[in-house]
Amino acid sequence: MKALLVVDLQYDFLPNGALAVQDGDLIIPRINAIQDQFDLIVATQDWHPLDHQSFASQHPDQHVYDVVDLQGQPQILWPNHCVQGTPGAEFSKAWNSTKVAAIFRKGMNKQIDSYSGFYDNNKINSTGLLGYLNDKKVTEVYICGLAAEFCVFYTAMDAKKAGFKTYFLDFATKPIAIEGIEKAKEKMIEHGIVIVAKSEELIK
Ligand code: VGL
Ligand code: ZN
Repeated sequence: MKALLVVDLQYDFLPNGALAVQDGDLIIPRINAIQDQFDLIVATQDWHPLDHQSFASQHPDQHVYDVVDLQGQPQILWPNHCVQGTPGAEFSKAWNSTKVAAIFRKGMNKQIDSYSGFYDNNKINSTGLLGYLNDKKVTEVYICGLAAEFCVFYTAMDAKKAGFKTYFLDFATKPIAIEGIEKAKEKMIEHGIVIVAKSEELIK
């Protein structure tokens, strides 16, 4: 079973969003175009309470992109984004999400961030995604969405560690910063994750 995992395709990560990824909108038609090649489509949704501790607004002496300690983890402070129930937290209407079988929300515990679709950053709590994929007999996971070097990267690393054959769909993701994604790609290759450069490589 081949599953497509669409990570955080939400307005706040798209141009004009609160934590906009440059050219993030370009990946939407590419994701729409490949979806019928998969047995199962699953989405993650960044879904924060307004007082989430990853928001710089919660740390009066700090600025956006400063790094603080959160539950023993280094935490980049972000602008408020993907606040539960707000328009910025919604999936893009340009994405054809009708075939999505399940949505796993993350980042709901205000004390800890959750980049991976599988676990919180401290790996104490799971979202249920791993149990779901195993229950569906998934063996191969193809990962796309936003942002490449954060939620897509950490989701791919955890998928690989969980034993799935894991594909990072490079043509269907965009990074917040170029420097970050180069390092992230090296790390993924080291761990045996397959980087798929073009959609044509999928059709085999
Ligand atoms: C993300 C930063 C904060 C992501 C989510 O989806 O990559 N990045 N929250
Ligand atoms: Zn977030």
